[in-house]
Amino acid sequence: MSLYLGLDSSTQSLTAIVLDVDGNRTEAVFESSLQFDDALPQYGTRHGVLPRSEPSVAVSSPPLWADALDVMMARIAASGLDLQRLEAIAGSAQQHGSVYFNANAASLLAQLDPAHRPGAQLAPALSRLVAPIWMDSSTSAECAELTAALGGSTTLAERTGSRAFERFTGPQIRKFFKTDPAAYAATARIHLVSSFLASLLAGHDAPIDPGDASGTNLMDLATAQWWPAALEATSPSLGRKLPRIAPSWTIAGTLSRYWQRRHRLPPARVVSWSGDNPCSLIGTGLVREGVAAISLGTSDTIFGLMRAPRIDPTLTGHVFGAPTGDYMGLTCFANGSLARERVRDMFGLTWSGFSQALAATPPGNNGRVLLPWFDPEITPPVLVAGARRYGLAEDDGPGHVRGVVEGQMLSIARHSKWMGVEFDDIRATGGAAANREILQVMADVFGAEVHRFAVGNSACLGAALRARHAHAVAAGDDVSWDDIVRNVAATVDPVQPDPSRHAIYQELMSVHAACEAHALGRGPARAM
Ligand code: XUL
Repeated sequence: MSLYLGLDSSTQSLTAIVLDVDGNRTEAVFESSLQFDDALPQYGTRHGVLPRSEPSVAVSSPPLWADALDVMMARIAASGLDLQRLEAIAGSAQQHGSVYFNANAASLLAQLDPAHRPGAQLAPALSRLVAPIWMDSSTSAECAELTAALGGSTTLAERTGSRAFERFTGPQIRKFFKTDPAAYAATARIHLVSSFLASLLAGHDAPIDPGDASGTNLMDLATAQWWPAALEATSPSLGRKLPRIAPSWTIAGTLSRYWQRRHRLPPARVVSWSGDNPCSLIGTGLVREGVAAISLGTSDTIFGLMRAPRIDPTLTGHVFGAPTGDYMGLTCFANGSLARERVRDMFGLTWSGFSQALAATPPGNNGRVLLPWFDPEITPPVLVAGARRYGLAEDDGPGHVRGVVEGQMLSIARHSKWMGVEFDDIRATGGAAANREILQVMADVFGAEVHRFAVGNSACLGAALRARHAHAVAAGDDVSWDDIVRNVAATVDPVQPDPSRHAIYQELMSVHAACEAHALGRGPARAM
């Protein structure tokens, strides 16, 4: 009956999903994706990033994101769907990136010419032509300054959910202010990627939701409002330059005349956008405590909903606002797929050979432990790469296969305990979730049922579900998050934990912790 559009503007691509909701039935009736590099080659991005002058600097182009939205809206308009039924649009965006508007932006946004693409029209609204994105790691000095000004890393984490991180928006804004004070002074509005795209759809400033605002080091988690001391420590008059923070289900406006005329779209409600991680929380159905998603991608990530904002005492994890109004914990591990591939290649295995080796080795690996830090690791922080072996012979292929998977799963389990949540249900996503043997180790380590999650883009699905939720709230309907994610978050073919194997891993936790402490204390070991 009613259509809801979710958009996901990620680092490399833009995806759209349209849900058709009729009573209890929800069906995805449209899905499309475009790669920025391929669809808009004139911007010269590689994997969505503009050519780099320094390896630590990563910037992209707001006009590119705007034009990508235009390409996608044209596809949706040509889809044959009855778009008069489109009620609401919400979005998900890569977190932390920032867009700098000058004083012309407000009138330009309201008066875009529907005869032309938005990108070039927006360029005169920018006080900074490029947008720093989450891959930028060039703000260590600013992180140190903000940490010192705000009472240290623990205080910063307790107030904002994270210690200072280079990619977070506050340090990025401070660097811009320090390096280009004139352009900073000419900046009237600083948006996140999420609120920039929502503003573009609505034709005026959209608020930032707590999910994405918590990726700035500037939001007070307890009040879900900007933290005055952090704003002051970052740059002059920052409070006046940032949009307000408002709940994730806030209606920012209706689709502006620009989009209505350009693509003959209806005046659908434009809902606040959020970050991709908060949107994935909804898209994987994590609307209660006790369910976690583990994404096995280039990096491995675990996240789950928390009712209370508990902080990781080791300061490696993040607390973000959740689109439900709760909180979410997230911990990231750099050595994900590449570490698994490294072991596979070291012993000349195929993925099926990798699975066979896993099946042929005993749970617990006879006490042998591999800490697979082939690349510098985020959790725990390891700056000098090098895998560490305990009791594992260099030529023991099957032992390494089990070692890498157990090392990863034990690390994920140990370093997510700070969330204070016992997980009884895990949704596994990402490429390696296709491997049932890996999921068996996951189930046994956590003692939880593991569901392979069938949806490709959980952030985009989450955005579409958020559109539905916000529309219902605005219409005064009493709808629960459980209802919103029911059926959509249906999973297939769960992997059951084995109690005896779980007991082995419970014992191994302390062995793993001891190996890790030893490896960290002893400094860099021999690299493989
Ligand atoms: C989260 C983070 C990434 C980006 C990717 O802190 O930096 O997950 O959101 O889009």
